[in-house]
Parts: sequence; C-alpha cells; structure tokens
Amino acid sequence: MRNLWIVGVIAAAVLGFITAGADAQAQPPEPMPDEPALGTTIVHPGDGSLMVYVPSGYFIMGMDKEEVEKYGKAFNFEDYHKFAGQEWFPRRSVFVAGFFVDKYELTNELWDKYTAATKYVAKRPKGPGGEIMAKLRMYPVSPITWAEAAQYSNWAGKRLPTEAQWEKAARGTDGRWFPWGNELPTKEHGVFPGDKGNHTISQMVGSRPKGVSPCGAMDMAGNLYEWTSEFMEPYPNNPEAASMLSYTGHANGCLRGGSFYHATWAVNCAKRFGFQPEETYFHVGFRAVWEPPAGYFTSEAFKKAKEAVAAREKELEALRKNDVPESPYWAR
Ligand SMILES: [Ca+2]
Repeated sequence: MRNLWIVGVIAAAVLGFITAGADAQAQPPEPMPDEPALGTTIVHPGDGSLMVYVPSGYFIMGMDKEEVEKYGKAFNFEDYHKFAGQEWFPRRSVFVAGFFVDKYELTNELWDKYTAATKYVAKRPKGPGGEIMAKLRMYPVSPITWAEAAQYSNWAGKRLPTEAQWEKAARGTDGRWFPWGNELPTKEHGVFPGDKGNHTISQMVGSRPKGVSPCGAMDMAGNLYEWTSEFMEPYPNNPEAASMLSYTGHANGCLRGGSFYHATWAVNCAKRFGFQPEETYFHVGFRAVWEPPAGYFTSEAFKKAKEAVAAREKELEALRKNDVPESPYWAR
C-alpha cells in the first residue's frame, strides 16, 4: 500500500513537472474579467490589512549567468558563487494570475489581533530590542517561523505568496534588480545594514517611500526577510542545480527580499534565502497574498473594500504617531 502511495506521489510530481514545462510554452491565458489596475488598493475583509493589486500576466523571474555576473561586479564580487547567485538561474518569463499582496510586512498591530482571536502563544526567542519592538504597532512582527506565517495567513483567509507571486510583486514585469529599478540601494530605498555592515534593527513599515515597488508594496527590499509558501529548491532548468543539492530536498523554506541584518547586495528581487521550517530570527517576518474569488471585481464587497482605504490609512497614521521607540537600537 505504502509503495503504491509513493508511486502515486512520484507520478503526480512528474506530471506536475511536465505540466509546468508545457505551461511555459502555452499561449497566454485569457485575461481575468474586470481586472483592476496595478496598485489598486483595498482593505482586506479578513484582517484589515491594506492590500495592493498585481494584475494577471507574465513577468521576468530569476536572472541568467551574464546578468548575475554583472550584478556581482556592481557589488565588487569576482565570483557569483560567493553570494549564491546560481540559485537565481534561469531568467525566464512566468505567468502569474492576478492577486492582491499586503502593502506592508505584517505588523505587530495585526499579529496581536490574531493572537487575541486565536489565543495563540508564540514562543518568542529573544532578539535585540525584541520586547520593546513588540509594543510598537506599526513595526513588523518578528521573529516568525514558517508555520506561524502560514497559520496567520490561513486565519485571515489569505496565503503566503509563492516565490513567483512575491517576486512579481517586488519586481514588476521588466526584470529590474530592485523594486525601484536598477539604481544600487541607498538608505532612502530601504532598511538595510549600515554603511559599515553593522545591523541596526527593523524600522516602521513603509518608512522608505523611495523603495516602493511597481504595485505599491513597501519594504520588499530590506527591513525583514519574508517567508514564501515554497521550499528552497533549484528552479527547473537551472544549469547549476547540482550545487544546491546539499540543502534542497525540502530542507528549507524560502525567504525573500533581504533584511536590515543581511548584506545590501542581498536585497535584490531575485535573491533567495533558506531557513529550516522551525528556524527563525529577529530579521524574519512575512506578508500575505489574497486571490479574490470569481466575480469579486464587480461585487459590492470590492467597492466597499476600496472605499474603506482612506479611513484605514487614517487609523494607521494615528498608530504611527504613537510608536515612539525608546531603544539604543533605533540609532539610525
Ligand atoms: Ca521586507
């Protein structure tokens, strides 16, 4: 019986692989009816988060060898293996159906709503300033394990993003290196390590407007790393897949976007990073996505969700004003 089950799983995996390969060759899927414009903002009915829309279509995912070499040179690397650039191969065009993505990394405000509603008690490892940080409403919640991120998303009626959804929300469709374009990161673009490589700590979400992504999502480069829904595996047709075998095989969940703690070169939109599912650290958080049900765009619910944005933004503004960090870690 068990053998049959294993054969079934393998057959499903092979079929899935063949189907995925066939999709890349297929004609573009029909556009979704009544799709709103890029960046259309709603208040999500589940958790009250602001979400921005990423329309259906193809985008450029990953990088090829020539581009990774060029990227490495911009950060003074002679060899892209020093920063695991081979994990980003290959560059390809990927179709993603339309979806909403959280405008911000998940904040303590929303996390506390969840723990109050579910009585969930998180085991919080101690990090620099962690106790103080948790009191600040508009700071991103951390440290978060993979399961915690998924469970929150389920509770809210959302999901963790696939790697493709995350990368498209960060990068748009044109293959840019960073959410804002190809200009190298500065502290105006995001919350990155200090000039001398010293980490500080996460900052209030949305604190770097110049780093906004094409769909209007904030902090997709830097601040906290963000969990995706996927295991860290070589992409199909990666010519250097063998170099990833020591840590693939469903060993690690995939995180995206770099953080205030990792190097500035690690904040590009194609960069991938893996943590074991139960592993986390104080620079790890998440944001969720939502795939609306059929007919949503012509519904009264959609109209109301858009109309609710102005009032929700006012609430968030008030929360921002109350967040007064009192810690040496907020030196920057
Ligand atoms: Ca981030």
